[in-house]
Amino acid sequence: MTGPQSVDNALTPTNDRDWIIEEGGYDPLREASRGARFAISNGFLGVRGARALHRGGRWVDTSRTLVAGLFDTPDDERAIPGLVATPDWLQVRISLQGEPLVHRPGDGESQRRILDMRRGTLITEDRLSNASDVGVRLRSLHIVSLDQRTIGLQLLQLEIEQEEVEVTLKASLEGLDIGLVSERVEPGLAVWHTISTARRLAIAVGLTLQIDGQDIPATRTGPFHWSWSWKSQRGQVGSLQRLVAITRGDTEDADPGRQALDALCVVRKPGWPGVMAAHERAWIARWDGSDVEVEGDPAAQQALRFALYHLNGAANPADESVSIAARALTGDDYRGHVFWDTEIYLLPFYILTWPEAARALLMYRFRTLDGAREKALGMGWRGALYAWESADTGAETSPSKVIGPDRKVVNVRCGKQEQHISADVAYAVWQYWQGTGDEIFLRDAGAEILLETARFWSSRAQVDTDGHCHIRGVIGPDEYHESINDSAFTNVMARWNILRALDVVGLLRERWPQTWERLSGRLGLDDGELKQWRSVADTIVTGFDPSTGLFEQFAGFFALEYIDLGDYLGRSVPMDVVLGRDRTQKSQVVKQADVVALLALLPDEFPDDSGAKNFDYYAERCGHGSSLSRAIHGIVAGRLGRTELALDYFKGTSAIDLEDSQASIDGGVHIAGLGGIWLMAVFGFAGLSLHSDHLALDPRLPSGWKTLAFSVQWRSRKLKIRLVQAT
Ligand code: IFM
Repeated sequence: MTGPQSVDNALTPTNDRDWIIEEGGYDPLREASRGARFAISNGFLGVRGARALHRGGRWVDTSRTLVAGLFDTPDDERAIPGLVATPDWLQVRISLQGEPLVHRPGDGESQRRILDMRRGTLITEDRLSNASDVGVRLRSLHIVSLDQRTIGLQLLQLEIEQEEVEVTLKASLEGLDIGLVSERVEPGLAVWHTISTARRLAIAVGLTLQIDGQDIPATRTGPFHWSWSWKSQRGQVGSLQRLVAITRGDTEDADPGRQALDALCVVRKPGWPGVMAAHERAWIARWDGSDVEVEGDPAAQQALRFALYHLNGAANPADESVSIAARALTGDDYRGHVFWDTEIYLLPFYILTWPEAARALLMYRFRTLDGAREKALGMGWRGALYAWESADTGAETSPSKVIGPDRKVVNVRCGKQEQHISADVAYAVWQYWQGTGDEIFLRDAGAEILLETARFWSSRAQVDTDGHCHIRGVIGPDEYHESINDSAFTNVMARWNILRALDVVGLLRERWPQTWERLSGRLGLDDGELKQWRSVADTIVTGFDPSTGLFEQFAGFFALEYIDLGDYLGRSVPMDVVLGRDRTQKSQVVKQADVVALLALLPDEFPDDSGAKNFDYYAERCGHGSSLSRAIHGIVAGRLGRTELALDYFKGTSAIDLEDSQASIDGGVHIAGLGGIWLMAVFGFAGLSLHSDHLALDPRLPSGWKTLAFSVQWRSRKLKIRLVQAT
């Protein structure tokens, strides 16, 4: 594939069902979830997969564009930073004989939306008519370039079915005044700034309309309004080509307007065919490095491609000031905030298929280290406590109250208590180091993260009269239980974090003594403190009982009420809604993988057959109240050789975004779940594991999978792995 030669080529989806997600018809109730599922993204721009045609009224969803890192704090009660709404650059209105054309719910099968995942392209095909049955066939294509991330392209092809019809086509930018302050507007260029964060946004637009290949001049009715009118002829084909450059400015002296104009000028020369060709080449390269192929299970193949499509579109190796939000750039839920989802569910994929992207994501944590230090200090501890919800500065952005699934106001303690995030970030740093051997990153950034997070845990854990260290008043991954003591997940991860930090001290001293001198001097780290770290690691309680082989999820968990989840099969709401918040907190019902997550991350902490025992014990108690839960169970089940059970978890996770099966996806895809799909295939079924000096495989394929093939990079070596089902 070398790029399209014609609009027709560009508008023709890849001829292979495995690469296509397609939905037909129009359902106002499903528009928002389609907006997320069919979103296109390149890690800088994300555009929801909504329809671009309107008649001027208000629609259920718009083709909203999200810009990574464009945070502002609205002037509302909660004052929590969020990604800003930006103008919609895709809007088009068409009138036939003076009558506006719109999609009508009853138009049914005449509307198709196709996500061509291989080419990172959204294609729509519609046949619409006005009240007098004057019809038009419309085909459109949207991309945000994976080659030049500031560039977006819209192609719209229209064929009027009748002759001598008065056609008017209007193209515009909509929503110019929805929360940003206008700084500069001139034909085809606008610059805005945010209200409280001093960021700027610029959009430069260039459009052409051709009828049967001839350029038609536009009438301008405003800086962002273009209009064309003509009389149709039979067989005539019109095509609108819109290129935009969207840029973000983060500093006073940055001139995003200039950057947008320059970027647009560069792509105008090769025009849309050049933009499309470069975009397709960039996607081919990503697929080459990350594709997972399954023979024998088309549904699994589609789920994997869908996951990889969104994962490859979510990251931007060129921007170290942003990370991936819980809904990536596909929707507004969680306001673009970053959680542990990135480090635990996404980083393994990037480390092993796209280390440049992994590095940029970890650099975001390095750049927000000061925010983490301030949070720790503000709560009376030392070192770095990362924000549970993080935006641009690293300050804590979790809300303190939300509306719960039962529509009641709930106090949210995660921002203060869900502290395992610091160990999760440290874990990802270490995985990156193991997978890439990137010494410069470790020396100049990763080491400081490991040391400051270890310092946090060492100040956080308190020695008690029993001579052991305890961490009290936290929330583990299972968010149904708050203010708990000695969460096994938290304490074991904290201990691991401290031990890896001590390893890194040894490494720095040995290989880069000057760096160690400088860093330890700057951090005020001496041997006395390192000794205290070791003592915390040696004495921290873990909740492991050698006599049963079980970890107690937190102190007192075993004494809580047991609830047989088998009695609640078929429920359509989470268990905390079924039981009520109070009873849930007093029960052993677990929201999401917790001890099982520990088993997935640190299997060596589970001696002998205790891994299987803990899995059985906790899987029975898990209500999967989070989209993150099943994937972790799937990895562990896969590793334990419970392959068909693992496949159930795989299917359950796949259905979340492809079938709207669990949580609503209106506010964006569940990118952690999508990362989990890759993890289940590669870490679960293929049994891949990372070690200090090698990679290992321990494959167990589901019986229906004839082969499983995937690519990974390990320490600059590119490997293609193909596993064949034993016969
Ligand atoms: O990070 C998760 C958390 O574990 C469960 N609630 C949703 C968050 C964002 O995905």
